[in-house]
Amino acid sequence: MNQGAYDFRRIEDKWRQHWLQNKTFKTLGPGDEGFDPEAPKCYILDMFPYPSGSGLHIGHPKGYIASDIYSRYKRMQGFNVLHPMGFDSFGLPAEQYAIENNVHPAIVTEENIAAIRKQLEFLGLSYDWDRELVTSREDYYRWTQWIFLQLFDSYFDPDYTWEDQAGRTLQGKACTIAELIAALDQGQYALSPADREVGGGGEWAHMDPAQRAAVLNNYRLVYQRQVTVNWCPGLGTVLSNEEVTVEGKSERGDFPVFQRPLKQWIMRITDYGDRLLADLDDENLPDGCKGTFKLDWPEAVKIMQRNWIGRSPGAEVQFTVKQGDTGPELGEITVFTTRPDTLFGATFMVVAPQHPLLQAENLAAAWPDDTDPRWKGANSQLGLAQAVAAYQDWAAGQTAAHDEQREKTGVFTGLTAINPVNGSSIPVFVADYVSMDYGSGAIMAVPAHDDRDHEFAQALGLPIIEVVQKPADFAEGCYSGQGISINSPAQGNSPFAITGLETVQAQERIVEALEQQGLGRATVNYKLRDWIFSRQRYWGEPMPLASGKDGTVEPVDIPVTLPPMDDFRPATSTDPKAPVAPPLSRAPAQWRQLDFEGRSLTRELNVMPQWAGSCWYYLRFIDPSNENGFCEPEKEQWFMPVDLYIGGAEHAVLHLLYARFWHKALFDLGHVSTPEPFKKLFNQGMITADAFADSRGTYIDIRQVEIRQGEGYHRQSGEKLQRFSGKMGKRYKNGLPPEEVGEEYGVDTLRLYEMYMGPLEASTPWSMEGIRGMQRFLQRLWRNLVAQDGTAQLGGEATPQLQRLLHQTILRVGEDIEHLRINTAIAGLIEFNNQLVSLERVPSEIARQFILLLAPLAPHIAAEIWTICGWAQESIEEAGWPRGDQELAREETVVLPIQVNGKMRGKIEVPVGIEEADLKEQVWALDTVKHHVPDPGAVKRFIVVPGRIVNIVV
Ligand code: ANZ
Repeated sequence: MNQGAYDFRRIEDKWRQHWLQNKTFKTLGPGDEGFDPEAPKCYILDMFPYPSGSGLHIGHPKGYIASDIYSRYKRMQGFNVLHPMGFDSFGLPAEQYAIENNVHPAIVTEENIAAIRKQLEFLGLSYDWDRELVTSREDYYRWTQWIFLQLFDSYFDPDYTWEDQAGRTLQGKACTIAELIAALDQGQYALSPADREVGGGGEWAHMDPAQRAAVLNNYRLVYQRQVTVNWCPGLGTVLSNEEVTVEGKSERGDFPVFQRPLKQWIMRITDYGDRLLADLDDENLPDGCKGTFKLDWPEAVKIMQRNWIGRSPGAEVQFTVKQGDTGPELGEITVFTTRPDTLFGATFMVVAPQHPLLQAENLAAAWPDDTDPRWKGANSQLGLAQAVAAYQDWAAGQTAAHDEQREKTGVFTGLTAINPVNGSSIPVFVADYVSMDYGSGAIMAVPAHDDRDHEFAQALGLPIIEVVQKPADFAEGCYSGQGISINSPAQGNSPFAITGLETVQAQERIVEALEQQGLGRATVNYKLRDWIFSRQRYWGEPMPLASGKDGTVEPVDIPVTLPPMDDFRPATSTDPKAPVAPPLSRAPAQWRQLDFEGRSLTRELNVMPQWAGSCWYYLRFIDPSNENGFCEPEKEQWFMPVDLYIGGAEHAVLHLLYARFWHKALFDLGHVSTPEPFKKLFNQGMITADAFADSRGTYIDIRQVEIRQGEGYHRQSGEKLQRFSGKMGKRYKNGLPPEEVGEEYGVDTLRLYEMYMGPLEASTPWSMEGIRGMQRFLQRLWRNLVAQDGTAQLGGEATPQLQRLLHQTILRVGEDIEHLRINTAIAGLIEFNNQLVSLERVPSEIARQFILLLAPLAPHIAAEIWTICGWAQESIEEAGWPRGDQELAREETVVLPIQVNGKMRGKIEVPVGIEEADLKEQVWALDTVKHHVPDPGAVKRFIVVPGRIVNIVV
């Protein structure tokens, strides 16, 4: 082999080792020796991976390569760059993998981390590995537990008005439970009747510890409640709504999910609904000590978050319910409606199957006359209570599909409700299209204007009354838009007189009247639910809580270490009603029981969900080995917020909303200095690839596929396969590990190719032809600068043209990288390289600048050529980003199009900065102009837009 060949394997191996051994990318922060407080900071974060058993494939590093390029570029610009990496290793994916492969998660997680770390190192990514963190290690999760306890010890005071450092007035704040207790003790705070009831009905001063605990539970940001949960017997655990697919299956493992009531730990994220919404658009977010900022996020992600939070202003209205048409009153029932203006069109009421109204003693009314149409389809042989119970049973057995299209079902409860605005009696049905988790779990049904109610009314033959004027051109059916109220009381007749009013005014009038009469009030509902935080699993952070026999819960010392258990499997079942037994209920008694101030307590046996660790990892990276706190304030203030966060769009709502919520609570409690963690968010697109399936539809690993004349054949069986394109990954077996591609083509080639496939945000298909083309580029570049004997081919003077192109390229590549248009930055380098091919030797200064531009993108080859050129007394990483000179980059001539009366008639090349008089003279000399404007005297206007266009108006 000739000495001067581009031996990428040797070169890449050399520099990979060099960077690791020299800790080239170590970041210093406040308090570290040698830290430079003058250098501006830039925190560039990747969404850290789950250490899955199959490792990374070439689709995964797309975002990591982009953030690496940006980090190297920013470092060269003189920024103090924080660019860390870690592993999100607690949670379902790791545990499922361990179960499937029959190894303990603690072992398999560490093995997988080691393997993936090797892969990341292989790609030459410039992480500060000294900051590596692993969410399942005790030195990390003890602080996850610490934050959990901060939330447990806080409550959200919605009436607290305050000002943050940027002078924003905020409504609502997390305050400590100790403050609440002090206020209650001193009688400065009165409990609501509902809270008092939880505590036994009396006043705070007379409550015993258990009663007080029950009251405080109503306030804590982490609280306990019996809820209808997504129970997944196949996984033996509860799932959040986010973890359930639209088909009602678990996202992990594809098992059916059922609704089941269970006492769970819950995080009160809904308290932050308004602030989570508002800060998406706030222009004036405080930036620690540095100023203010605004979230620079893809609009699509903001929209998804807004929809997920789903703020819904409306009203609560109270209806009196009684047994049968004439039976005794059972009390008040509250409905939530977004359309109080349609109250006069409410022809029935619907409650959710789990609604407390449906207790058997309430359903004791006699079975009415069988001919009553409300009984349509019901089995009159059953008593009322049995008919409802049968329906409840049936509904509980349904999966949790959020399927709007599902056929509407339901039964009459024998109850009636009195509409407070007109006193009319309407029947009460139970139906599963009303959810207990939203609003109050009961609705007034307005079949003329709500699609779901309309379907239900049609299915059961219930009356439909129109109360909103349809637009003239509206076709048949249910009109759910706004309009003028009709069929309601007219002016002067009643406090609820809304006929003739527009929807918004009608709503205001109704709500005002309801409030005056104590029949309802304006309220806001959120689609967002409180975050169910308990998981009946083993591989997660233990919650640092323990409870006594009386039900009181105490925070316990941290860390609470996960006890080693050989049998860590959850009790799974195919029976949705099988008892719930978390794995930790089988932990040794010494772990489960503890003495606490002389009392014997039992530890919480549920663990945290997989999202917990990723809610704050960006804070730990700032101060990863701190043993005394989760993150030193001085360092936190220095590095926060994250300046650029790159990751997949699949985290648009789940992770990003949870992390924002924790961050805001920590902000309120004074532990972090910014109300938002991530300033700029960027979603990289997916890499797709050809996939192949055999005649049974089974996916065939692409390494088993041979391509002949564009068709895929199975290497062993010779079967011709179906070819299609899909997201690269395990599912389609169409991913390749980066080492495999890197070994064959080079890591720099792989990096450049992944970035050159298209705009970073686009999804693009992998192609082997493409990667070969990129390899040829680096080979040509190498030959342009390195001679056969391995020495640098430098020399000569740069022509003005080459100088100009260099400065144009510097300016362009810098701009492009700054805006993450990495594909066009590479295009600029390719064009520049093409200009070097014809040169015998490359002028030294030109080569130097060019290699610096290449350094962030293809760092190994750049470092090697840099060394060959003899510049290594200064490391390329510290050599500084080239300065583009606008003057030198300026073209000497420009080509201006000439228009006559708005039509293109020709072009003219003139020196840049030509005087207008000279330009006019040259324009008039052109034949085409003479031809189209034979009479210069007829010219009305002669317009020159400098550098752009000449416009003649005749
Ligand atoms: C009467 C009405 C008339 C309604 C009308 C809509 C249109 P958002 O918040 O936008 O989703 N609703 C209330 N609670 C419910 C529950 N637990 N399960 C299912 N549906 C529920 O819409 C809230 C509307 O959804 C409420 O307003 C209520 O129906 C229904 F022309 O009340 B509406």
